[in-house]
Amino acid sequence: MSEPIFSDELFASYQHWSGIPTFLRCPHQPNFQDTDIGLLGFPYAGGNPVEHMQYLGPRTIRNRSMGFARAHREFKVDPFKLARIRDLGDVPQLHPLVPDLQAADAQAYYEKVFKVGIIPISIGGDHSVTWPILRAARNTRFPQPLGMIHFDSHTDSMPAMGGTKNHAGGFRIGTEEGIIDPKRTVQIGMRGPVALLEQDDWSNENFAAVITTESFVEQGEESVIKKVREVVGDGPTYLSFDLDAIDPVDAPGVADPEINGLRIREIMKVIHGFRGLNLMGADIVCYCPPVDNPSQITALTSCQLLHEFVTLIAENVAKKRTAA
Ligand SMILES: [Mn+2]
Repeated sequence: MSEPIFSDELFASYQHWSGIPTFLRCPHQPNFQDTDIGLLGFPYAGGNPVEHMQYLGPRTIRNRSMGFARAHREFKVDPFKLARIRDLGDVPQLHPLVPDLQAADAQAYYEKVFKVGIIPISIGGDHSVTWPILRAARNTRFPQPLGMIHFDSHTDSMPAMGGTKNHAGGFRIGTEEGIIDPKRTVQIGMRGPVALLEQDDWSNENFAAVITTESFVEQGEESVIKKVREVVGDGPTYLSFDLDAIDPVDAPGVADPEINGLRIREIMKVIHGFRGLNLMGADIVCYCPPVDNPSQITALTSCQLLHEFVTLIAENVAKKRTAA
């Protein structure tokens, strides 16, 4: 008898509505063994003074992402066969009411992640989650300032404010702390009214490139890809994605929505142009489930981005393994 085309095992793999939810239906691996790419929930939103419901992001994305345990259509690869991808669980929240203590706890946790060589992809939480991750990277495997690809409708380059250095003004703080290299940093998607014009001035003066939504649309995807690759080069680079970079049509459920944004189709084209970039980690932040629409379109958009980032990094892991 010939092999069935649609096996029981394959059939079971499509039952994404069944079982305990994990990111992309990956095995839960809280002790970090046998892992190349670690998916982490970072359910913390104390860095944003108003929209605290972002802490629900990881739980919702775990649910929705169960159906994304599939191959990458355009790249024609199955990331889950290229690398050991695991759900490491959630970042412990020992001091959720004290942002600086919480950041120190998270940093200690991520130091363990980096020390064993895992590449983390984190699901926030608000944008303050990025900095404990990157401080941990610097203290362990990446002592040199990192390249940064930052998608956002805001530059997040305000000075430290509100009594903490962990507010989402992090891209300025990250530069001042020497964690990211401003000459290897590109920001993409800025638009809308701005609290302080000086904030954008700081970005324009310090970062290699700030590609506003207007400039993105004017120059087109190919030109944006070229610019990003020029700026970050071959060195280790982090990808930080604030979902409010996307137009609210495709991502309404964010903490600080801004209209007239990039559509997910435009952003996906650019992300497909990041193949082979030396990504040492990534995050997806600012998803706020209670303000998503009933079909959870923002969760689905987040899951698609997660699948893209996982695939980009899994290809690098497989290439490295072959070269070794
Ligand atoms: Mn933002």
